[in-house]
Amino acid sequence: MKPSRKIDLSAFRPRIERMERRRFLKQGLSLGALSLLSGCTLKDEDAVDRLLFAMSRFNDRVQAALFNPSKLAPTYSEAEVVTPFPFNAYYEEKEAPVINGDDYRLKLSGLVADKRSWTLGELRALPQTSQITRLVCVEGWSAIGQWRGVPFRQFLERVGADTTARHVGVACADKYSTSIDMATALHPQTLLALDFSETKYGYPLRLRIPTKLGFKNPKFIAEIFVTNDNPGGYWEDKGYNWFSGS
Ligand SMILES: Nc1nc2c(c(=O)[nH]1)N[C@H]1C(S)=C(S)[C@@H](COP(=O)(O)O)O[C@H]1N2
Ligand SMILES: [Mo]
Repeated sequence: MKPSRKIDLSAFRPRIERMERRRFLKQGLSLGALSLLSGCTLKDEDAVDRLLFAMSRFNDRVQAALFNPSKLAPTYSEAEVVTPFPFNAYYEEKEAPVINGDDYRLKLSGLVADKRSWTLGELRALPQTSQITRLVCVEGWSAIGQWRGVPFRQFLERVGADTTARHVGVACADKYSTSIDMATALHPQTLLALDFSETKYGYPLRLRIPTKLGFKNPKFIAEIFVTNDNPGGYWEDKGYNWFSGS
């Protein structure tokens, strides 16, 4: 019997959702259109996986190319700040790490000239700015908050990071990790945040990136590294769109 060419969409739905189904639909690309484009009959799940993964990587490149390094995310007034700010992590709130600021050291590695680690006091001695922006989580909520810290571009320049490298990776104390493109790392609103309302929001150090989705805003940062390889990350490795920004 001839194998059926009809695609049972429901079987692929969880996978499509993981790969940001909405993005495909927004761009008017249905699975049917994908199969025409690719010449793939999409009858085995592996082929679909490989195709969606390739599409996602393609989207990353297109999105990175479209990223406008000077376009600012909206900012808000102090009156609009949400308290208490919603907490989110891959675990329950009560499991959030508690880090002793006194012996905290930020580690640096990869394509960085000065790999010396940083104490909180040293980080606080750098010029600080503050921002009131909206954090948007893929899980369907967003909230306006305030963060204060060192503009990440200034920090990267200060430590002699190779800003022609492609990626900045971040490893966290709770085993979370993520990575961003260099254009976003150098964006004027990307902030190495030292001040936020409570420790569970990432004490002592997090990256606040208002041009990226919440999951690309690492909390409890232990180490920052600069690299030309794409380091992926906790959610990125589970299929979330790597660029995930605007
Ligand atoms: N270290 C670490 N950072 C993390 C996460 C995490 O689980 N661990 N979750 C991410 C997700 S999915 C979101 S939406 C935001 C939530 O930040 P908030 O707790 O300040 O709201 O943190 C991001 N950074
Ligand atoms: Mo999130």
